[in-house]
Amino acid sequence: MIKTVATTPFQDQKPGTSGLRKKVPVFQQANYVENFVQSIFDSLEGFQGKTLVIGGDGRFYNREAIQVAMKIAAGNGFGRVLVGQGGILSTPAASNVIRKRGAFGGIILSASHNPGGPDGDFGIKYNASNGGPAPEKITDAIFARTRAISAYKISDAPDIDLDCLGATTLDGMSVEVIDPVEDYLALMRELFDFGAIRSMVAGGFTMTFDAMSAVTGPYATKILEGELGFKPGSVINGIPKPDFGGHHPDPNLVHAKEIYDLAMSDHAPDICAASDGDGDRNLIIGRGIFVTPSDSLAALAANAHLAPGYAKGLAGIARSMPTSAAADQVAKKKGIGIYETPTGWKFFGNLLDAGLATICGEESAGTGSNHVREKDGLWAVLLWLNILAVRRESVKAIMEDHWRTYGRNYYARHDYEEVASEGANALVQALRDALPTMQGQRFGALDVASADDFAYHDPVDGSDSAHQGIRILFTDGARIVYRLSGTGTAGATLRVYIERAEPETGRLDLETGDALKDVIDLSRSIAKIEHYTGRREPSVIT
Ligand code: VG1
Ligand code: CO
Repeated sequence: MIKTVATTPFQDQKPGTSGLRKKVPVFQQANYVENFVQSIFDSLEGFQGKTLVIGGDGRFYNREAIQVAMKIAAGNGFGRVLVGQGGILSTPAASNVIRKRGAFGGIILSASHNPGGPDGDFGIKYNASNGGPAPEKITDAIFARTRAISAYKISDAPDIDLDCLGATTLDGMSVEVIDPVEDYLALMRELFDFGAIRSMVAGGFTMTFDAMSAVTGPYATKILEGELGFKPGSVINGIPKPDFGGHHPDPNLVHAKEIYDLAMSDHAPDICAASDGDGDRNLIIGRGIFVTPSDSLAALAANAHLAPGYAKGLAGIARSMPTSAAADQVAKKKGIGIYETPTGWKFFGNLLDAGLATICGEESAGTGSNHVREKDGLWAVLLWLNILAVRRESVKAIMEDHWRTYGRNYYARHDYEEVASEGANALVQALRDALPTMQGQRFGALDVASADDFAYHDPVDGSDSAHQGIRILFTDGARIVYRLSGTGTAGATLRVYIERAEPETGRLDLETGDALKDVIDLSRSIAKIEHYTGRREPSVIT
């Protein structure tokens, strides 16, 4: 039976960079999930009788939230729900299922790279029929609705068995529990030359993939070990755990240190890789060389035509503003479009839908293409493997050749995590206030060429997004960007993005820390980071 239940609004259900993220106990409050899911549906039109995809990264509270979402979907008149077995669907796999099965949209339960468990983080986001994260217009409407909601409609039927594949019904709505990997594997087979990769592996090419006890485990095991022939054990931490084994499922040099150390050791495999909580990020480390995500985007864009799915070449490349300009150099040389968007994958959707961009990426270890509308961790790993299988060179040789062709953008991101919000906001405000007089100023040996608060005008739908990060560009091509994270759940996180470009004829073999030293020092003094946050050093450098 469908019941209408009275409720009162929560004031804090504002979606951030990628959906609503809060600590688990916040989500466990009575009606918290119900209110948000009903607010999503209240902000949409025309879904009666249509299909909704539901899945998550398997973290603590995933199963509970999925039962609620299904019952509210039934209460609101969806015709069918497709849900991943065990409640599992990686973010890119969910995007693919939405597209492939012609769904109206999807709900993804994930807090991505944030830690999980009873005291960890949880999250909910809505993806539209193109498979991509809801654009700001919709997330703004959802937030407005959460502040006014007074009732939700929910089925009181018993829970659905999420572990048993196949179809059943929930108060008149059909529910199909699907294999989370099948559709995704079929798509990867279309895009990549599995045969070429298999023969490279048969020839002795080795890999270690760290699934970080998160959602990519089943995908990576099936594809890398099952399909491509990497030896058993090539995928480590391959069983998804509700608390990610107590780790932080963020594939960066701090949290994926184990494979970094392996890649730098004398028994390093040919390539090491990792993905995050919900499977949309990727970390690539060749033998003896860490590939920064910005460089990885550029190298993938430069070589994508070597994979069957991209043999026709790229229409364009899109990158988030804080991502380095390495991809711009590739676009320039290839004579294709380059787009600079605010942080967050939702801004790539229109460019991909309109056919303006084929490959997109973010400095935060996110790369993807028009095959889905999310970033895709395993896709990036497979594209790397396909390129390696064709070129038959090491990751290191490919990157060195890349820099000699396009120049090198030395790059680092410094995160000052969980600082007090007041201080962080004051720091950003002070920078904003200083912008009008910044141009032409000299800091140390560097002159400011321009400075602004990044604003984006979407060339496809004409929408505008202001205040997306403070940029300071120097005359020698160096750049510092400051912005506050929109995915954290405690205090504020200040992200400082530091970059310096060297032309193809320049110094291409410096240590990143040495190449950036002056700019790093300036990043701290210009923004008076210690004064505003009390921190002398960042907590994480990626
Ligand atoms: C971070 C990254 C951003 C990414 C977002 C979601 O956002 O900087 O590039 O799109 O996380 O990634 P923020 O606002 O904290 O800087 V995921 O893998 O957490 O969905
Ligand atoms: Co993620």
